Amino acid sequence: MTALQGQVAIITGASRGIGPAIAEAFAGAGAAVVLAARNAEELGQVAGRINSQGGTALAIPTDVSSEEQVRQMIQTAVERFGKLDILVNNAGVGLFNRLVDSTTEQWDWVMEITLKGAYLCAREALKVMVPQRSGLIINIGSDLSYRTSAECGIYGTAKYGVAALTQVINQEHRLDNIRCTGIYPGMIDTYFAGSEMGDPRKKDWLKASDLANACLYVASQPPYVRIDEIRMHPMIQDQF
Ligand code: NJP
Repeated sequence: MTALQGQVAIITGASRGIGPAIAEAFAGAGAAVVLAARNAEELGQVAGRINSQGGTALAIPTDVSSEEQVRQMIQTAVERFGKLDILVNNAGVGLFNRLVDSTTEQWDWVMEITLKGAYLCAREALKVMVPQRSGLIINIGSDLSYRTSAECGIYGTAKYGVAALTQVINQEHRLDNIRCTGIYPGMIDTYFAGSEMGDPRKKDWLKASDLANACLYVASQPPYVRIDEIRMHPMIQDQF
């Protein structure tokens, strides 16, 4: 029996970057995975890959900043699989500039997806998990969830919020047998902030598979064990 046999997991931001790696790791460990992101074509390719390898994946195109779409996505997932064991709040966007040079549109864009999106998905997942009396929520934060950095003001503020959500979920739902884990990584080779995944200049950064391994470790713990947080960085990173 594999670690996540019979479990149902939703992974947001599953169209590219870290999300597909988490989905593939969970599917490989036996979970049925629900893939949520906006790009239907990329989501379909990830789902196709998992299903053709004998896994179970359902792609549900979703904008996590839309309350209605998040509600619909969780409802569809539960109708299809009958329950929800794991939510990975992975969708997120960011940009690098000084606050003085930033715009209200940039603030809204980052907050709506990175912080409000995590809140909406967690809240709607909790509505399923609380009556179930079980569940695990993994929030992909950042090292900027616990330290600030110049030119990362908007993104860092959103990620501090993600860390706060993580702690509050544990405070409010420990007695419902619901666990919440924050994963706070440093630099990862993905498409983040308009970069190219696989760029040789990022060869020594964390890989999507490193984050997938961390998520699988958290999700594989017995139900009485909660991993509160994981901090992880590539050895080349000098600020952490
Ligand atoms: O970034 P990228 P990552 N609704 O750009 C999705 C954190 N992190 O994999 O909607 C739903 O390759 C987008 O899908 P689509 C970071 O903050 C990263 O690195 O189709 N989904 C895509 O699947 C984030 O929380 C680094 O465009 C939406 C995914 O998000 C997480 O890692 C360092 C969406 C982004 O893929 C994954 O990001 C760190 C929406 N409205 C934390 N908008 C790093 N890479 O260095 C976007 O500390 N997505």
